[in-house]
Amino acid sequence: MSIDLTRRRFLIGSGIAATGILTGCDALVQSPSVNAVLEKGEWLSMNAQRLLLGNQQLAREYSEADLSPVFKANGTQMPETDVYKQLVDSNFANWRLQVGGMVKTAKSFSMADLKAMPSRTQITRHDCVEGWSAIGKWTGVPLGLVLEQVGLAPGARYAVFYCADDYEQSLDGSGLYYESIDLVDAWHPQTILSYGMNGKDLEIAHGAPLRLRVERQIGYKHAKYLMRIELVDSFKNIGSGKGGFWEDRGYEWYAGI
Ligand SMILES: Nc1nc2c(c(=O)[nH]1)N[C@H]1C(S)=C(S)[C@@H](COP(=O)(O)O)O[C@H]1N2
Ligand SMILES: [Mo]
Repeated sequence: MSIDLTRRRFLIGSGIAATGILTGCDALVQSPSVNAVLEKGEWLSMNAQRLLLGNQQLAREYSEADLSPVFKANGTQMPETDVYKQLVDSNFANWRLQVGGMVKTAKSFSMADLKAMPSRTQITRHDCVEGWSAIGKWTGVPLGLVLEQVGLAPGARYAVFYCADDYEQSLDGSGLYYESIDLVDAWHPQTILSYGMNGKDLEIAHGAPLRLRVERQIGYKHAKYLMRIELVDSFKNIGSGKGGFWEDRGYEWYAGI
């Protein structure tokens, strides 16, 4: 049963337990950002997981022996934007990660800056909504350490990740890939900005030079080709307002596994 607790279908199917959880957290229900999530019908799965399991529940980690011999690349595998092509031509020497928005001091980080910070390596299973999974080893800097360097301004609630790839020209005409997570996931110990995969520099197909790993959520949350992180109090004016490229196309914002 403890494994089933992490499963959406258990939580959805468990009306009595869910009611008990809901009455236990009126303060959360009154928060505007939580209301926005609640309206989308996802509040239960997100907060029930957190209340039942605690905020710092780790995704399962595996051993070297479990590594998948082939880790499929999915979505964009070579961004076609001019900005990205120029970065590839210079071997990412001019790449910088911009971190701004609702922060105390906006900063930009070179790859050397990020690699000089403490790193974390984790072997985890990536689950894509399309139905495939793969186990890989990821190395990077914990996102929380980067956010501590810029400092959060009061009211910041989400980190939004902007990518270099124009995955699809649709909706508002811009297919730029982006994603967002809340601050609980941002400071989760397994949430890292990853520059290494399976002991080597991250390959272009997997998001070079830097991608997000947010291990308790499904594949499309793991934004590749990171260019900029923005701290915001709401994502309703970004893209089509749903918090991510795939969310704008109908997928869930909190995509727990
Ligand atoms: N920038 C960007 N990030 C992205 C995607 C993408 O197309 N563009 N695809 C997502 C999806 S659906 C998955 S499953 C994973 C795939 O990561 P991989 O190519 O390393 O397997 O990246 C996610 N992050
Ligand atoms: Mo995916």
